[in-house]
Amino acid sequence: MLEGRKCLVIGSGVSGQGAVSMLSHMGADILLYDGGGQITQEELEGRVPQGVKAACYAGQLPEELLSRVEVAVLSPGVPTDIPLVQDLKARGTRIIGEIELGFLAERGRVAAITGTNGKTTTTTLVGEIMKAHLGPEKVFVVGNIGNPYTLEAEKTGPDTVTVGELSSFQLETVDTFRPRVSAILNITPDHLNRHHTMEAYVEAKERVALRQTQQDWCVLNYENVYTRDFGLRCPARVVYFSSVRELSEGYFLKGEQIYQAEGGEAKPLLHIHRDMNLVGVCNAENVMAAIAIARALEVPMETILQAVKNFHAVEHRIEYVATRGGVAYYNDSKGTNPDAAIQGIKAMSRPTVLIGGGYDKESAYDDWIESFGDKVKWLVLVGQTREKIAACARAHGFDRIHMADTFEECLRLCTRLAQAGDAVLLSPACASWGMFPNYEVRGQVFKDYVNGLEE
Ligand code: UMA
Repeated sequence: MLEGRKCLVIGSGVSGQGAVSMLSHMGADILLYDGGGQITQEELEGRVPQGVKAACYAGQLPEELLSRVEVAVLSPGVPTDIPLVQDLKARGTRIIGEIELGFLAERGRVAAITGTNGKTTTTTLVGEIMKAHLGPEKVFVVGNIGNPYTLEAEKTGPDTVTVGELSSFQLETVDTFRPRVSAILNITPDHLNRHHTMEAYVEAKERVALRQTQQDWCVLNYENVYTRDFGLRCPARVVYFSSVRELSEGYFLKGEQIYQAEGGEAKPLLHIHRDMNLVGVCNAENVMAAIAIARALEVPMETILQAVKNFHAVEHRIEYVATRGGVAYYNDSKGTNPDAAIQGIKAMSRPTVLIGGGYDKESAYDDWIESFGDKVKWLVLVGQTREKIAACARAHGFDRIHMADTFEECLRLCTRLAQAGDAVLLSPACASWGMFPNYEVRGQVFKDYVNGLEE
């Protein structure tokens, strides 16, 4: 399909490398460009997968090449409104994202999960359920979770299932992508520096169902205004879940029990404490979504419930690390936006020393600060957004704030401030960029520090 075609891959991170690899199998004529500024020509060439031929361009792309590019493949981190992409668009070049490229090789069924928060937990859980049902070799867990789709898509077959965690960045550039089951877990403000408006962010998320039909399914949260409303316009058959009210169809949480409702009849499925190893209402929502997705993929309920019972929290998401000197340390490095970080605070049952701050995504911090209540004892701020958050906190009457210049200083400060019986929570409401390459490294640095403290 792309054989012999001049394909420009923009961005040489893991997605770009996956795209180059897949394009080489398709016989495309590959150009790899990285405009990140930091990367040298030699480093870029070193990122081309072994045995693959690709012309590399670090920092600059010769003008005369642009007119010859037939297809441009964007990495998720490349904004669609940068001059290079606009220029290509104006020339009529086909622009696709790395997910769209992966889908060109897809031969099996796909479950695509998006939402502002809960994506990773739900994707991992659906992956575990599908592996229990089909066997691990028949399931591919891909996407924003860290495993590029283009590295797995060619291994798919009629009996495989691909479970994808998809970000708004990735969904912006899908075109023919049509999952058998899609899910939008929730939508709250995030990534506004990239999408500029909430409308554009919501639209990007809704693209997960763009090409679905009445033969497909879309799982939606009834308690989120955006996703509930989308259910009225969605081209697929809709299944709702709710953590607030009883539904006559779908899945709901009542008291501490998750129910399945069919034709007004409700059947209890799981007790959220006795049958689950995950904490918080947000996780009950993730579990309901995962059950709905797996049912739409025709997995027997018994298999689903057993997999849920065996499932433990994913790393970096309200993850208990250790207790040192009577202080419990929690790693919620994945709390990269205010809404996710609110869930982190809600899950704490002790007075909490909270670590906040990081890369500026132009988020509003008001709701997050309001959620502190009496629980947050101290807020220790670090990173680009620290002054902005401090000003917002003071405006909300919260002034138990400390500033740190480095992440290490911030950790030492927390240990000094916390007393036996307290919790220290890393749930920064900001991305890690600027201080760390990603939230995983930030979480790992936190965990290494905690594990290095004396028992
Ligand atoms: N680059 C350019 N031009 C630009 C911007 C970036 O050339 O305008 C270059 C950079 O110099 C760099 C490369 O692009 O060399 C990086 O590409 P990328 O940012 O797309 O990163 P990848 O390594 O390919 O990782 C991406 C996702 N990254 C982002 O969306 C920012 C990863 O999600 C994902 O796991 C991976 O693909 C596999 O699918 C990370 C993420 O932070 C975890 N996601 C955001 C989030 O969860 O909030 C959306």
